[in-house]
Amino acid sequence: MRMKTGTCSLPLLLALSAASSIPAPARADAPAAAAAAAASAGMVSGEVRKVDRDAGKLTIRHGPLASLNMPPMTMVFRVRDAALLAQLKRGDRIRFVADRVDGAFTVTRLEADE
Ligand SMILES: [Cu+2]
Repeated sequence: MRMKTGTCSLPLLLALSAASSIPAPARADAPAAAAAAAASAGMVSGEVRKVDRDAGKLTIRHGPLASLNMPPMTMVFRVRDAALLAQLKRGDRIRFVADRVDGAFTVTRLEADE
């Protein structure tokens, strides 16, 4: 127990002293940078296999989707905003966010992967 307390409190003290030594401007930017990183971390890479504008559906070969507990696969998603499909074509590389909406796997955000 003594060991555990010692190893836990020392890093905490170091972290606190490091934080207080950061100049004010850098500290003010940190939350925004962290939020941006978190947002892009939720995006998953994929490749468009089929675009079905009439049905508002998109077939994507996607990488691991941790949020939905899915391994890489090719599958059909609903698309929440059909306007997202307008620019897409088979073979496009994309980054997207998928969620379960009314029980259906649905793309809620999508952008081109440059
Ligand atoms: Cu899947």
